[in-house]
Amino acid sequence: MQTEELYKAMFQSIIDGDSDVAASLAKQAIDSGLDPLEAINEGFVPGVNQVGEQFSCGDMFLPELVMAGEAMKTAISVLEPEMAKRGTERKVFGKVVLATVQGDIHDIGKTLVGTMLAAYGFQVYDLGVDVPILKVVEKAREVNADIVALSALLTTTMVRQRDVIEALEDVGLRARVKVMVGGAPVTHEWVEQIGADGYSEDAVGAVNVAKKLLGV
Ligand code: B1M
Repeated sequence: MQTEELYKAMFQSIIDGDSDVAASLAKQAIDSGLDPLEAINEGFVPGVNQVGEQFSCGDMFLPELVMAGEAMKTAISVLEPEMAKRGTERKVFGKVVLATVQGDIHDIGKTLVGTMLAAYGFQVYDLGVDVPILKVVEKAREVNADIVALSALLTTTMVRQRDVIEALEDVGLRARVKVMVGGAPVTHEWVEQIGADGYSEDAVGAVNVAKKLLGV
């Protein structure tokens, strides 16, 4: 299959919520020597964006959203080891505690960010999704984190990013831990408003922001 055709099929596999097809296309991408991150961004992400749009205007319903999410996760799980392999810089730049904030179960973007950070030399402690504020703070203290990285996909859960920053302040950790935020609803204005140190729109940008924050 030509690359463009493959990307179209990837797009369709997410719209169809077909995990088996998505996995097989992801394998084909690896076999063809395609950049795994490019396959995600050019093939699968447009599909999940389309599903999101159709969901918001009532043309698709929750079960379809769930199936699209599962297909996306399956594809990424196939591509992830290849992405990790391609991270060429092996030096450890710093420790990152990563989480999707409390009340939010979206993990695809967060996991992608974690994979890229790990691939490019950060030690990543991925706490998962719906992570309570104090659990993030405790982990940051326990591992002596350089960065706390918080993902939020819902306008209703973005406020938890601010809550974590306040909790870090309360326990006296804020001065030595940088806070990086991201997720579809996050804007530069929001970052300024909550006093976060960095923000990126995507996973590759997240690596650059993390490096910049630590001056490496
Ligand atoms: Co949800 N959902 N969802 N959903 N979902 C959105 C976010 C939504 C925009 C869809 C829509 O209506 N158009 C909408 C939010 C509306 C809003 O708040 N304004 C929405 C809703 C409403 C909901 C529910 C409330 C639906 C319901 O139950 N009625 C519910 C919420 C549950 C909860 O969290 N409590 C819900 C549930 C779900 C599923 C479980 C079904 C599933 C998630 C599956 C999973 O993650 N395992 C799901 C999905 C798949 C989506 C959409 C379609 C896709 C999200 C995604 O994975 N994108 C999404 C619409 C959309 O975003 N187009 C939608 C692909 C991923 C690679 O991108 O996550 O943006 P993203 O991550 C990017 C960047 O944002 C950035 O880098 C990543 C890689 O490039 N980034 C960071 C992310 N985190 C970062 C952190 C950083 C830096 C960069 O530094 C720390």
